[in-house]
Amino acid sequence: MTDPIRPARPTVAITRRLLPETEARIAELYDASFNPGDRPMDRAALAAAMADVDVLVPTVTDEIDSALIAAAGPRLKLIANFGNGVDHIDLAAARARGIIVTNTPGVLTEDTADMTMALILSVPRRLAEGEKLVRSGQWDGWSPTGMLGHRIGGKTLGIIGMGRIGQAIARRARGFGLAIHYHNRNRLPKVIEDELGATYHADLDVMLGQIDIISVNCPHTPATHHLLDERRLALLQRHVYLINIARGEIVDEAALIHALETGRIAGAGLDVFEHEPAVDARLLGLANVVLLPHMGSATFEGRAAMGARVIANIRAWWDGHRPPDQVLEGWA
Ligand code: 8YV
Repeated sequence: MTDPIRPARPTVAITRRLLPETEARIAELYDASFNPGDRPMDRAALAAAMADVDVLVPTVTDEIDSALIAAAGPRLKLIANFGNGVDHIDLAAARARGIIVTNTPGVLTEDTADMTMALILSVPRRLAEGEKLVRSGQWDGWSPTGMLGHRIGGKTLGIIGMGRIGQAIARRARGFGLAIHYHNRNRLPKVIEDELGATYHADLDVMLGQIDIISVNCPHTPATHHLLDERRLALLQRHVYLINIARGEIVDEAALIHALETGRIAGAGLDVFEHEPAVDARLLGLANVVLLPHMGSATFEGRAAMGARVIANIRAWWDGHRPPDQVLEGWA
């Protein structure tokens, strides 16, 4: 029997512009409000959006803190995040209010691993510098010592965070002749370690002293905030390249800039920044860094799949089932 009080469809607020096919399907299924201008919402706009809906669909650009959650309308019962990382949502506050949080895992793994691999190649081989040289019109031809970088084959890659994305990077990196070392909260099953040829380090500090390239791939949580701080960056060898495609806040950006400026490490490839979208001016002036605008998972295919996961999560929840991508304790 239909509940006479319950509306036929949930009310859903989407904070940013999504792909047209995703928005069309959401509009078909739910009473939805969109953000056609696509400007990130400020607090007042977020509070207004959260006041009178059943479901909020935020992205990484929305800071859903405890105050916003406390002030949300009583109908808000699901935050169906469009994205994998949920460090912009206060999970404890949501849990306390009985609000379920979901994300979109799995569907951006391969794209993010591809982009990490692109940075692993670009920084040591000076791809961005070479491109700039040609565009500047200053390139005066080939020379035996021109644009020399460093070979990645035969080097050791240290992966921090060996979840789906870390493992997808390890698979690719092996194909380029890199040896794989990793640090993770939990050691992987032996069968996966064997498949990836991966060496586990329970102690991150020990791994840092043994690698040539480091890739940051863990979630940003209170436990991983500034995991790579000044002390740990000092454990790296001078020829190390650091790649971060996870979250800027995992690396102490000021300490990283100091390490780059003083030659403590050789270079960095950054897709994420500690104070996004602000990028520290000192990074812009460094030749040995490749800087990307948080585009690790930015493919049409990936965004469509993320939209489909958001829709599936809302659908399952509205039908009274546990959403497939409910974020469980352990993130925070
Ligand atoms: C997404 C990301 O594009 O999913 C994540 O955690 O960092 C990005 O790749 C973004 O978060 C979308 O909200």
